[in-house]
Formats: sequence, C-alpha cells, structure tokens
Amino acid sequence: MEKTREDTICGIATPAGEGGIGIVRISGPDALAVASRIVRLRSKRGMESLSSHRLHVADLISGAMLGYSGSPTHDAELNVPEVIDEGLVVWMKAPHSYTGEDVVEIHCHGSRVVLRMVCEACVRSGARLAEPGEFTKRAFLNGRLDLSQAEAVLETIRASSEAALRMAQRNLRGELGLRVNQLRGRLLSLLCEVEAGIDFGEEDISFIQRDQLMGSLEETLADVERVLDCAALGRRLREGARVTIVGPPNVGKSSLLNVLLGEDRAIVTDVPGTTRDVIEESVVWDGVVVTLIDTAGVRETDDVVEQEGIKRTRSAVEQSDLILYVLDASGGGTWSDWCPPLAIGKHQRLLLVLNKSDLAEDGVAAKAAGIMAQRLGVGVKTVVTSVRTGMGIDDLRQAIREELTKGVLEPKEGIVFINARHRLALERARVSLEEALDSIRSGRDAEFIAVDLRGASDALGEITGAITSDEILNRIFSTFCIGK
Ligand SMILES: Nc1nc2c(ncn2[C@@H]2O[C@H](COP(=O)(O)OP(=O)(O)OP(=O)(O)O)[C@@H](O)[C@H]2O)c(=O)[nH]1
Ligand SMILES: [Mg+2]
Repeated sequence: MEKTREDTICGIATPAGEGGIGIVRISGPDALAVASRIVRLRSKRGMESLSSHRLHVADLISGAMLGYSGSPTHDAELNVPEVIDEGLVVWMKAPHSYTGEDVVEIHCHGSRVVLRMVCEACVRSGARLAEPGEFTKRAFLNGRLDLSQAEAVLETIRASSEAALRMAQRNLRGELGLRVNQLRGRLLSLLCEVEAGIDFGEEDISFIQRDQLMGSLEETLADVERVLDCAALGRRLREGARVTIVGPPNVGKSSLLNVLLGEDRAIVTDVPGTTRDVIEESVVWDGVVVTLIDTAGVRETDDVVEQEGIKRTRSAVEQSDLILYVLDASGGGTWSDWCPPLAIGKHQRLLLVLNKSDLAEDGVAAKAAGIMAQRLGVGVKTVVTSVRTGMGIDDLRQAIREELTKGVLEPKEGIVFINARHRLALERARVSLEEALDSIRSGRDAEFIAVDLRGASDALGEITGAITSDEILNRIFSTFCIGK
C-alpha cells in the first residue's frame, strides 16, 4: 500500500514489558473515527463531541464487533463487544498535537496483551501500523519540528545521563537549528548578491565588494568551525567521558581504578606488570557517564603479552578525554628518570597523580609537576594521593569532574551539540566555504563562487532538513522505535 500522510497510523508508544500504564497512539485524519470504533466513553457521549486536550474515562472494546461503520450494534445478545480494558482517552485536535495531525491517545494498562489488542482493534478500525519513527517524521513533515529537533527527540529517549539529556533538550528546543539557520541565512543573502552580479552580466563580483564578501565568508567559516569544535564536547556528554589511567608498572593504577569505582575490579599485586590488558568500567558522576580505563604499566619489556598490553595502552590513550598520569610519589628514581613512551598529544587533558604519598617525602608534588611540565611543554595539574590511607582520593575525583565538565555543564552561550550527521554536513559546508574563498582570492568567475556558496548553504540546510531527501529522512527515522 502506498504510504501517504493522508492515512492514519497507530502504534504502541510505551516500552515493551509490564507497566502501570501503556499508551497507544493514533495519528492522522481518521484518528477520531478509528478511536470511536474502539472507545466507549463512560459519559456515554460520542467521540465527536469530545473536547480536545482533555482526558476522558472509557471502556476499550475490540473494534471487530462494531463493524466498520463505527456505529455500535445494540443487538446485545448476539453481538456483545468484548471489553479489552478500561482507560483514559485524549484527543488532540490538529494542528495542536505532536504530529500536527489529529491525534488520539488511548491510555490503558501497561500489559503487552492489552496494548496489542488495542492496537489490533485500531488496525481493524482503519488505521495502519506505524513504521519506526513515523510519528516524529510526520511532526517534521508538518513543520512541527526541524530535523535537528526530531533527532533530539531520539537523543532525549536514549540519553544515558543527565548531561546527555540536557544536551538533547537544548537541541529539542531548537538551539542548533537556530544557529545553523543564522549561518545559512547569511550565506543565502551573500549568494543572492553574487548571483545578482551574474544576472546583470557583470564581469566580476564588484557588485558586492570583493573584500566585503571575503570578510563575510571568513566570518561564516569561523562560525562553522566553532560549531564543529563542539562535536567533541557533545560526544563526551552523550557517550560518556573516557578517563585512562596510565603510568609505569606498580605505581598503583589498578588500585586507583578500584578505589574510584568503589569495587575490586582489577587485580592488584606488588608484582610489576600485573595488569596486562585494558580494563574498562563506567560510573556516573554528576550526571556524566565516566568510563575509567586501567591499562598495563608502560615499560621496556621482552614479554610479548606485556608488549601487546602496552600497545593497547597507547590506543586507549589516543581515544581518551582525560589521562590520569600516575607516578609513584615515593619515587626512588622511578619517575624522575622515566621517559614516557606514550604519545600524549598536547591538546589532551592530563592530570598528574602522585600516588603512594604515604611513603613519600614532602615537596614531591611540586618537583614532579615541574618535571612533567618540562617534558610536556605545558603546566600540569597535580593531585597527590594514597590509596592505602585514602588521602587525596576525593580531591582526585573532584579534579577529574572539573576537567571533564569544564564549561560544559553550564548552559553557556555559544555551545551547541551536534551528532555525527551534523558534523559531516558542517564539514562539507566548511570545504565549500574554503573553496569559495579560494575562488575569490584567485579571481575566478562569480559562477564558481556561487556554486560553492550554494553547496555550503545546502550542506547546512541538511542539518535542519530545509534541504533533504527521502533517503536521508528514511535513514534518520528508521533508527527510531515504533510508536515514536
Ligand atoms: N604504600 C602504598 N602502596 C600502594 C598504594 N597504592 C597501591 N599500592 C600497592 O602497590 C602495589 C601495586 O599496585 P597496583 O595497583 O597493582 O599497581 P599497577 O600500577 O596497577 O601495577 P601494574 O598493573 O603492574 O602496572 C600493590 O601492592 C598495592 O597494594 C599506596 O597509595 N600506598
Ligand atoms: Mg595494574
């Protein structure tokens, strides 16, 4: 059957499993008619007389007994409609509903059997089972949401931490759409002016001053780059932050992992080289999912298992948001002359942890921090700890939280959150803008510049769905659950 927005869809909106309440949603022009075949209001009123956005108590009956006309048969003896359940019914009149269409929600008990029977009754009464994400897709097609907001619906549902939720909510309110639309608007008006120049047969783009055009494009490019910078922050909040514990053997890395997790996850012994593999475990701190990663101590070794462990340590370091660089504060020369064979990037956040402070002399922190700063070429924040006495562990936890959430958790102006799809679109916009600037610099025809401006603005348009294709829409909405 050809699927159109003119048909009426139904779906179970609540998650699988038992629950106090379950909801079946019906959306489309016949929502009320479909519902009227299933719902028998306790007030004895007809569905058509319902006031919108109000809850009404009702018996839910299997539509099969009612026939498609919608008028209940009163031949009670022969044709008693089966009551499936009792519940509440709400009608949301178009356009004031989630999808922008007429919507009826049936709230019954959260039993899979009840919900399935109600849904089946809806189908018998003329509705079609919704496809994944079809309710939200209709909301988008009816202009209730832009595409970035529709994706934020899914991100809200999937948020695994408060921080991820906050981020999804900001996009649901349209912050990303707004920012992108501003950029796109600016590009489109530049495009207009460039094209006006072409239409009037001007030889070059003196129509708008070359320098002025360059300036505007450079500014837009910088804005696109700023939004792209937010990608890493967004990912960290959505998927959680990765904190990798590294350092030489036997300094207490696994001990720190265990104490931070509050459980004995990793094996601790006094034998250097105890940890051979990468160990991961997640905790939630202040609404942020933090994945703590313990690694094999890094040293020169002939042991093939240990070598493989060290290789894995390196790749864990590359992917981490924060590195806890652990050294033995009691030193004995093990850290002052130890050259880190780890490729720690300058842009990576790092905390220096001086463990075993119970065995160390005073003043060791300052000395170690000085050495590390010299090696890395930047200042490093240092925390002194002792897993044995518990000293400094709370400070460490606090320092980790601060590093990870620096400026992110406060709804600071200018930060927007983007997903992989948005990032790819922004990267394409960036390339087009760079090419446009290049064309201007090398004095190419205005047509070339126009093509690139169009490319950049189309790429941005894909983020909000102003420019879109069925393929993109299907890809996005197929990741939703049915009933959403
Ligand atoms: N005195 C003292 N001993 C500690 C402290 N933290 C850990 N240890 C001991 O140091 C030894 C090594 O600890 P681990 O946690 O296994 O060290 P590691 O860095 O994971 O070692 P590898 O996995 O071999 O690289 C164990 O005997 C721990 O009990 C501390 O703060 N003070
Ligand atoms: Mg270990």
